[in-house]
Amino acid sequence: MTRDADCLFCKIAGGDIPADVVHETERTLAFRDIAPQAPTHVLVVPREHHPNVASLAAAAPDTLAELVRTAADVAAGAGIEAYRLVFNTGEQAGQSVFHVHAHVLGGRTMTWPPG
Ligand code: D5M
Repeated sequence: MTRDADCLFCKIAGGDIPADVVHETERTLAFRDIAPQAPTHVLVVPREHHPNVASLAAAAPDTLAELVRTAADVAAGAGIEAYRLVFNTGEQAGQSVFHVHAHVLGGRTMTWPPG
């Protein structure tokens, strides 16, 4: 298992930092965002460290597919039919934690374009 000792989400995945976990699979973990932007705002991460979605797709496409399935299961579990799945990629796009994570956002009407 690839972990980065300095990575916040590796520490959450490893159980070293607590999180409000809502769903788990063999290769992914889903937990509530600490600063929710919607009634449902859950982050889905792979247990392994990959910095962004493109590097995850290149290194472990099966894990990316599992992550997307987990996101759909989280939405279904929350009773949400419509949800937004966001992978901020790069600092200018709003990425602040460089361990790939899907934001699952739902429970309210979304606007477009995002800010
Ligand atoms: O998203 C990073 C997200 O991670 C941001 O929405 C806040 C959230 N965050 C930061 N620390 C925690 C902890 N400890 N638990 C849960 N959620 C957390 P980004 O797309 O990288 O800006």
